[in-house]
Amino acid sequence: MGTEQPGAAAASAGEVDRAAYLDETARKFGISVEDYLLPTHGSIRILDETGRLRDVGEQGTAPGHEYPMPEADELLAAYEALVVGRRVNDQNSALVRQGRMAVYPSSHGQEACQVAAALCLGDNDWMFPTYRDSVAVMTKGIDPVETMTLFRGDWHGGYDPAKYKVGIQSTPLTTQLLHAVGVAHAAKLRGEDTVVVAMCGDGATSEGDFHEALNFAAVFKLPVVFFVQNNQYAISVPLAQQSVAPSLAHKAVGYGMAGERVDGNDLIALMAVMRRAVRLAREGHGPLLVEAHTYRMQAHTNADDATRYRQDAEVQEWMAKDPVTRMRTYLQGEGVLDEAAEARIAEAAEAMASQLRDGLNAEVEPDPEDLFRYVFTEPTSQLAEQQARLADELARDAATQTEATR
Ligand SMILES: Cc1ncc(C[n+]2csc(CCOP(=O)(O)OP(=O)(O)O)c2C)c(N)n1
Repeated sequence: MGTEQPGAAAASAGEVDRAAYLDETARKFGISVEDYLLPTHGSIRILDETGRLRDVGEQGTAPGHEYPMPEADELLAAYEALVVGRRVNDQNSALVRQGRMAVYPSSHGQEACQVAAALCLGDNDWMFPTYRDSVAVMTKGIDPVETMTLFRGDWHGGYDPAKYKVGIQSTPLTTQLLHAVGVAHAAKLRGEDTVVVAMCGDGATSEGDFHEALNFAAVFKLPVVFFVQNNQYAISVPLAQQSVAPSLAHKAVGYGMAGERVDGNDLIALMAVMRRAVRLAREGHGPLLVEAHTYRMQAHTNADDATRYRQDAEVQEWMAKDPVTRMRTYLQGEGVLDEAAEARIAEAAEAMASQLRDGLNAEVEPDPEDLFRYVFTEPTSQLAEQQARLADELARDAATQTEATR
């Protein structure tokens, strides 16, 4: 006993704690640790591809993993967000073609994921989105034109993250996951009951920051739900060439957190799974990872040609699983969505599209020197030099133009 290293005692104490933590969580649900970490039934699906509600036995839910069905009024509100989200995607893609926006990574086909991510959050919760998650940001209630500011190429992100509790849409893959984990850590230290939803794509799960974020969140038991939208492609790289893990949800298990899979085109299943994950995280059982199976229906961005790396037959196959059609069929069948409601929702979608058109058609005159203004409190000598050079060029340009108009 006297020969034991001090470090060894500490490590084994830590191990006992970790096992006890997982055991306690699994016991709470009356299942084994393995079943808690990875429900064995695969991807959860509550609504089938024709919009029919599946029997509980068919849904893919496992004992101990109960997913309460949202109420009819919540589903109708979510359907409205889905229809508006689809309109936003198509309007923004058109605005790019008209030269009103520099770039738009469309989430056409992924709107159910976008809506569920936004609607599962409470007022004190945070969301950390990627470049593809504009619809989720708008569904959180952020002004659509402010949301698109980043994509028209302005110097700032458009909205105040602290005000809305929504991080700026991140272009560098997975940096936002580390920010998300940091916010969750701070909230936990302050004793707040904040939950953080941290979003990324399938390709992003290969990034080092993804693994660091998961490990840190698991070790510190942080209230984070990692939400991976597996849309099958990372630009031109299909999932099969990205990862040979049995699923992306399995990656969570390696860090000692539960990993769930859900049909990413089934809004009802997504709402049920995300709400449960957020509730568990709030109750101290986090972090968790949710992998949603969906499909990027359009090119990566307007700068990409998806026909160069994927077959049209595959796109058609996913067209048949469209989240909007499925939900519409279900709600109509339930008598929740009548013609009047459909007309009201279509009007709301058009109003959103026209707000985007008006906002993005307005000319903005960015000051090129803003590029340098907000980077450092004390600019580096190189930046100061570049700024002076730009100011000189702009002044000479203005002088030439004045000369030309004389
Ligand atoms: C750190 C970093 N590396 C590379 C890129 C270039 N890049 C932009 S999007 C992308 C693919 C990401 O795919 P995925 O995570 O599946 O998300 P999706 O675009 O499909 O939503 C890559 C490699 C980047 N933005 N950031």
